[in-house]
Amino acid sequence: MTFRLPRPLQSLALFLLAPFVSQAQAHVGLERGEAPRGASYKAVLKIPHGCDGSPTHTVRVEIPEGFIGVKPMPKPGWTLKTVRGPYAQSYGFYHGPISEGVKEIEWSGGELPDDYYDEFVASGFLAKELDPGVNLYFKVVQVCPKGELKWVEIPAAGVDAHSLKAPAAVLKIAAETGGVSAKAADAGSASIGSLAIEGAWTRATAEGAKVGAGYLTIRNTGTTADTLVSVTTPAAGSGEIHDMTMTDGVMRMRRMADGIEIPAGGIIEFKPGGMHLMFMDLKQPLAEGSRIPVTLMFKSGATGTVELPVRGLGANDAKKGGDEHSGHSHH
Ligand SMILES: [Cu+2]
Repeated sequence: MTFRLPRPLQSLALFLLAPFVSQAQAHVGLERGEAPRGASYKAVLKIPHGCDGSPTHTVRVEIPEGFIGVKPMPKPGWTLKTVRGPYAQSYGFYHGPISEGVKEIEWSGGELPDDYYDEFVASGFLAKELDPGVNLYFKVVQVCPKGELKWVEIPAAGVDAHSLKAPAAVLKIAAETGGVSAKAADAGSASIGSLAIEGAWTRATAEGAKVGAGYLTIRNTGTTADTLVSVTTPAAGSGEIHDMTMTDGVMRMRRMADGIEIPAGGIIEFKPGGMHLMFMDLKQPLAEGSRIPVTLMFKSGATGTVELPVRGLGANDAKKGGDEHSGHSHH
């Protein structure tokens, strides 16, 4: 049995509680209110309450200009709908410019009681064309059996957003953080047929070093498997595909002479301590801050070049050490 206060007392209770409910909890907002341009961003919309006691059954959000390549996250029990449309301009994206995408998302048919809290998520990319310091406003409408809430107010210049009754959720755009620059997002990725190359990079090499290693992710967006069979770069005499295997407790390098298959819909990751591209007979040391073009050839005949940004000597993939090429005596 639930205890419910009579209406007038409910309002009194709300009034008494009001000072303890912060502005941020009371309004629809984003979990992360500031993020750098030229990088992916996960918009987590926080819905703190229903429409004056009534449960929320629909949440609709307008995607602001400059938040591109947006994909909503489905929610069990809610029906997902999107509206696509043209952007106001075209934006640079991983695999070339895009000029249209998801502009509006609607989750409906759920039930979020007034007493509960929930989050609605959309993932996308903050265009590198956005100016640092600008605000992106996510207009949100909550629909309930009784009434609706429109979080759509945008403060006029010089007006404090806190003075608004129903402000839109706001995201402040920051400058790129070191390393994740828009240029770095451009380099390190490529589209080769139905193969998406992402996050490619290599590490600077010491004076006199003869080998370097390259890392990247290959995603097969097609419906048939393909195999990476060869790797070449003008920076080195030859390129190979290597794997690391543990034999008798010792990590060893193994050349994958037949290449590596990427299943349809699959992802293959080349990373420190694991599979990697190996560049032999470097023509000169790989210098931090430069880029080296690497051409990948697949069994299907698909061939393309991706630029690998050269990171610092100590660069690693955050996790485990495994700097395989430093201890790499060739062959
Ligand atoms: Cu190797």
